[in-house]
Amino acid sequence: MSDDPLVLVERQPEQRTALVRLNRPKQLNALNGAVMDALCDSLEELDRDADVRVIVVTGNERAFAAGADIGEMAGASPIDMLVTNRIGQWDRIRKITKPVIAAVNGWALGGGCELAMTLDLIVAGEGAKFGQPEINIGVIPGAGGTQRLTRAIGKSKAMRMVLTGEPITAREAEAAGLVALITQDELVVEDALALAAKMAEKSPLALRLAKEAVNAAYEMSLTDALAHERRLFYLLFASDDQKEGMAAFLEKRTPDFTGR
Ligand code: CO8
Repeated sequence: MSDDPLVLVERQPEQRTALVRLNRPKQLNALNGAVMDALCDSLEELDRDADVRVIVVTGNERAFAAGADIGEMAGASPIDMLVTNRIGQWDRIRKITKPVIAAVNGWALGGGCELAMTLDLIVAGEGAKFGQPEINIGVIPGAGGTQRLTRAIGKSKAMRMVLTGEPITAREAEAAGLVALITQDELVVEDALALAAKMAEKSPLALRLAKEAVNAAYEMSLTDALAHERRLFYLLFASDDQKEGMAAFLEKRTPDFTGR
């Protein structure tokens, strides 16, 4: 077994961004328990770090991640699955308050596609492929694939992917609304970091509440979500960043946001 870290973290202090790279290349970044532990730990650490405002998660040129580790779960009983409750851990990713961009090259399959969808938005290389192939191995998506994919691309396309197990291309994923931005394969990380840097210029408080408000669209009725959005909007008027942002606009200068 290799001693290489399963997740590599690189900070870009000037841009106030960080890059988290899944690092299990021989297994196409198959998401075993140890990789998920390392990923969740890294994301939580970066979420606590005031010098980081936006995070990018990537894999390598062959795969973002080819799914949950099939070898690890092949022999499991329902009770093993229940007791280890590996999918419960995915809630740690949902609770990250900073924007997290998925920079996807190659395969994003099964849990890999679900991981990309659990993050906030997807930047994909032209050669990326997204799929939920669990049906091929006698199961179904278990970490949000039937739900997030359906919300992202609609029932009919989600049914096609989930019931056939066949992947879609980055272009199809972009046209369907799953992917926010397509770029050349070799520029995926660079372009995702540039997007992250652009976001990192904004108020960290506004970023956090904007993320929370958009996510509420998935979880609340329209009436409740609109009320929630309005409360978050009003709350920002308690921040220095709102005073600074509006003053800077009126004084025709660049705002200096502190996150307070
Ligand atoms: N699990 C374990 N090992 C894997 C996985 C995987 N998901 N994917 C690839 N690997 C391994 C291969 O076994 C192979 O290892 P070795 O060299 O030791 O034989 C190595 O990675 C390279 O793979 P291939 O030789 O197969 O490479 P190819 O380029 O020929 O094919 C594919 C690439 C098409 C991506 C192919 O590897 C494949 O189909 N992989 C499986 C994809 C899949 O079925 N994913 C879904 C898994 S189930 C799932 O994700 C459920 C999620 C539930 C929630 C998460 C709970 C934690």
